[in-house]
Amino acid sequence: MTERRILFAVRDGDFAAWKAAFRQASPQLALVKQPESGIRYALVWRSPSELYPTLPDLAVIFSLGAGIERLLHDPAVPRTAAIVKMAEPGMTASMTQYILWQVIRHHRRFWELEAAQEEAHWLDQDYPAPWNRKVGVLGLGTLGSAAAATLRDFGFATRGWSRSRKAIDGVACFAGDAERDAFLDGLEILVCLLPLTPQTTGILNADLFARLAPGAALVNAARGAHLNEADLLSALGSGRLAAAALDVTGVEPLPAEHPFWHHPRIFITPHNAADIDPATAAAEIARQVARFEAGQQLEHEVERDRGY
Ligand code: NDP
Ligand code: OXD
Repeated sequence: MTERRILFAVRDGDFAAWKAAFRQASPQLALVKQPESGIRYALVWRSPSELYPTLPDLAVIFSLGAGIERLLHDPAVPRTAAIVKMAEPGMTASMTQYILWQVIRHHRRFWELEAAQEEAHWLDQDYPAPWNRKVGVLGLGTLGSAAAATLRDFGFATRGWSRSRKAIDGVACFAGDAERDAFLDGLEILVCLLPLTPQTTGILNADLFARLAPGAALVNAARGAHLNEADLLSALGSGRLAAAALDVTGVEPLPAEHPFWHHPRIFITPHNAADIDPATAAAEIARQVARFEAGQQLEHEVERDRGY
């Protein structure tokens, strides 16, 4: 393969670090900062719409994130270019850690112990064995399937839900709208790792909470718009839900006056559940460029009509 240029169009991205990662990943790939004629590949994240008309030969857009809804909503993004979602071991590992951490935190109700310590109270606390704890993962794609498999490995009674049917050893898999209620029924900890599409916007709402076990916990690491924030606050107020961990919120950064910040049962992280490792991501992009140049199908390509 002769040298290929990849445009780096990542807002606030560390160009030097990524350039070094690409140099290491493949001698045939050169990361460039300025749009140039003939560029066929671009690595993008929160890039301005004005970029795309300067790239008439663009063939593949590599999204620096797994969530690509912004790209689909931007009419300047050429439909002739394929969009590839980020799927790389560093991001999967960090998201899996975050989900495991939050599920264990809710399973063991560590937030009760944190509150007890504030009052120097030696709280006597019981909790069930993990196999008696029903945990469900909404979305069984790159991130959801890895999280579900890890929760299973840690002994949890794990379920997963996706659009098409999946088979993951030791995970009860449900598919499609017809099986959604059976998936939700009686779950004690619910994790959201869905893409944001018209079908999934607002999915975390009062109707869904009512199907979980009373006092269930919610972990949302997908997108803020999956959650109806007012429904969450009333579910926490009534005890329908016991607690929530939110890595994503409707407005980001979360405004200082937002009630989530000081809610005793909401744990906020600043949309950093999953970080990308430039080294493994560059290696993955190099692999995909080689596939593409060899006329093979790209992996993790967005299906525009499906919305993810
Ligand atoms: P994938 O596209 O690999 O997986 C999406 C999963 O959701 C698939 O299993 C898909 O089903 C399922 N799904 C989509 N629509 C529906 C629906 N209507 N009903 C049921 N299931 C549905 O995405 P990733 O796993 O890579 O990422 C998931 C999301 O995580 C991203 O879209 C992003 O929003 C979020 N994210 C958040 C990060 C953070 O730091 N907080 C970092 C990275 C991602 P099927 O398998 O049948 O297609
Ligand atoms: C992503 C994200 O989608 O960082 O990758 O949220």
